[in-house]
Amino acid sequence: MNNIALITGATSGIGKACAEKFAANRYNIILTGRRSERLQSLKKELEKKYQVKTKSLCFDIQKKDQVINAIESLDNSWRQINILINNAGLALDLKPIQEGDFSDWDTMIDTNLKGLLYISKLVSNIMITQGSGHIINIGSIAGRESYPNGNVYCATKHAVEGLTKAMRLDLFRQGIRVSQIAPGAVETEFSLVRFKGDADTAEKVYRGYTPLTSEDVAESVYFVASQPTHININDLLIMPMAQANATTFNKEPK
Ligand code: NDP
Ligand code: 8X3
Repeated sequence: MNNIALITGATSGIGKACAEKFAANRYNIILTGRRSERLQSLKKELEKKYQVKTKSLCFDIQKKDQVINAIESLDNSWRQINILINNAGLALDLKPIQEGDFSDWDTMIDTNLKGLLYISKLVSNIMITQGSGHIINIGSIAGRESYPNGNVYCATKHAVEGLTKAMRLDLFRQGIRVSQIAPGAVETEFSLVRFKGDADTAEKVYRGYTPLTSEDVAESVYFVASQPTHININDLLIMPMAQANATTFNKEPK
């Protein structure tokens, strides 16, 4: 099978929009995430709408054994992964370091950093065997700047930035491109997750200005992925026009 993209965190937001964008461009898609009903319905939707093949792998990226089992479960036709989009991730809460919750810290580090590492090791070995591939890491403006109370989330995204550079050094001679796309504010389920289901607080994050959409980011991911093979877009920072840096917004008066 040609043109296979594996997308982590495809059940929502940026990952889901990437699945749609790549399927629309004739990619066969491996969809991953923990919410199996969403994976199943997206699988059906993409197959019907775009006549591509899809495979869903339901696992928690924090759990090394689950990641290994999921990748090992792929048969030869699905193992030939061309593009890995390392998107699964989350922030939990906004609190000063001295009030931080150990369990929230573990979840963010285990998902955004260790999960990305687990799957990257496994898939990069497949890509090395093929002699080609492209790994696209979803970083964040939070990986460029730290903002008040963002401590551990910002640290994980700084780590994604560092790892992107390091992975490129390790893999470029083997024909594997490594890129980072770092968005500013994107309206997804991100803030609902960060504020643990508090929809009013989550909704306020995107009020008074036009944030990026998941589709905006997916366009950039596809642009990076569709360059000729002698080009690697190392890094792309994409912001809403109304957001000048991590904390400075041009919001309409209330
Ligand atoms: P969403 O909450 O909408 O999507 C997050 C995705 O990550 C879901 O599909 C979720 O799937 C998956 N995920 C989370 N934890 C796990 C886990 N343990 N195992 C497997 N999958 C997991 O948020 P976004 O689309 O906004 O976030 C996607 C990425 O973009 C994240 O890395 C985020 O840090 C980054 N980002 C987001 C920005 C924003 O403003 N929204 C800006 C910059 C970067 P499920 O719950 O089904 O497991
Ligand atoms: C998500 C964007 O600014 O909330 O990475 O950290 S921000």
